[in-house]
Amino acid sequence: MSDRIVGAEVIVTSPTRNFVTLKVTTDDGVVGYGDATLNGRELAVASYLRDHVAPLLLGRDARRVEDTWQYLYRGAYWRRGPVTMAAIGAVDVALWDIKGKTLGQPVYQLLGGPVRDRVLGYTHATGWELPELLDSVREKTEQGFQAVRAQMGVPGLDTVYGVDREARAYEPAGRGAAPVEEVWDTDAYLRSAPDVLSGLRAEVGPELRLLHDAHHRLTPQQAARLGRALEPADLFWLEDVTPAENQEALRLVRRHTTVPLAVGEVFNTVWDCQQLITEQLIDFVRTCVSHAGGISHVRRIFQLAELYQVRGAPHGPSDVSPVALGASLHVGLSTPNFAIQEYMGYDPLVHEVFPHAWSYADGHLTPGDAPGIGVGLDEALAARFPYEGAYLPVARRRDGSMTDW
Ligand code: GCO
Ligand code: MG
Repeated sequence: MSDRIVGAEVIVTSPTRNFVTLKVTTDDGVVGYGDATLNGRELAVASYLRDHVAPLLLGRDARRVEDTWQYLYRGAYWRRGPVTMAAIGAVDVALWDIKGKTLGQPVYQLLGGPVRDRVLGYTHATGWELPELLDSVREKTEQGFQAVRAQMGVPGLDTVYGVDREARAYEPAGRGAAPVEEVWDTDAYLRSAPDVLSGLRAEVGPELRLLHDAHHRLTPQQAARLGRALEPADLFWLEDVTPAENQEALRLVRRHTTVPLAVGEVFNTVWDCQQLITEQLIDFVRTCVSHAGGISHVRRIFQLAELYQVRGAPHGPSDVSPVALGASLHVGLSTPNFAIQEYMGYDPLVHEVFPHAWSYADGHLTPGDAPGIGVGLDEALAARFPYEGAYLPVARRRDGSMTDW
């Protein structure tokens, strides 16, 4: 048994939406999977892996998980960035998967063993106005969810990212060669959001954890106002109030509101959230294994966060594949300051393409006890759904200029 890597293959499949999966094989025939999906830029990561990483993996010792991470991160010279870190993350998760399978242990055992029995999950509810939103939230609580992210429409707009007028679910990427363009109006949002969310709180009672995502749309001053106005809604968190590459911006928000803040789904290294964590400008850090360098790096981020009482709460919408979700649950079960896992859910076909040991019940998720990560890939089925271009929307202000959405 030598654990030499003899295969590194990239599989792109689109069972309702695009996923990029790395499959690493050892000379003993052990197979590990990692998720390399980057919504709307999938093929860039596929090429990075196929053209630049796979040849470097062949012949390497699959047991050297940390050394391989260092080799790919430092070796590239061009550090950080979503494409690089998604590729490194996929390798890292695939190697943890192989290690678990080789040792006959679920990965959470290799990360120190469980510190909790199950991982709290939150899902999405959407409705254009309060009555539909309330119906959507109730549907989710009937499925057992104890934490729900609530997104609503904005009066005067036709569309809002994250909300669907008809359906009670929302897929962030639309098929096609170019993104759909939407119109966004921050003033109208700020006028309506506090009443809708406070109205929702009044209807659902005090216990349900309610979350809301502002999706990077606000200035620091607008974010401070919104946070203060939302205090009666008693949110579990308010997410991505500003585009947080300007980390200092959160200082102003913090000065004006005690609403818990969650940031980090677009970050890919510890450096991107260092100031947010060490200055305690956030309460939850949202980095996930597929976008932030895998299990090894997300654990490092959460360990830094633990020193500052910031908790881990990874991104987990439908563009984070079942492989990354499984990997995240191994981190969740074994990491003391892990708070909650986003679980948007998947189309039934996605569950078939990626058979998995993880499961959802009663508002919680568990990774299962299969050796490794416990998520497979039905390659024959995956091959029936080739890549189709799909893009997240973009948004313009009423004067036609581009804005964050
Ligand atoms: C969330 C999100 C997502 C992102 C999407 C982009 O789940 O909190 O903000 O829905 O918009 O993952 O690809
Ligand atoms: Mg978000």
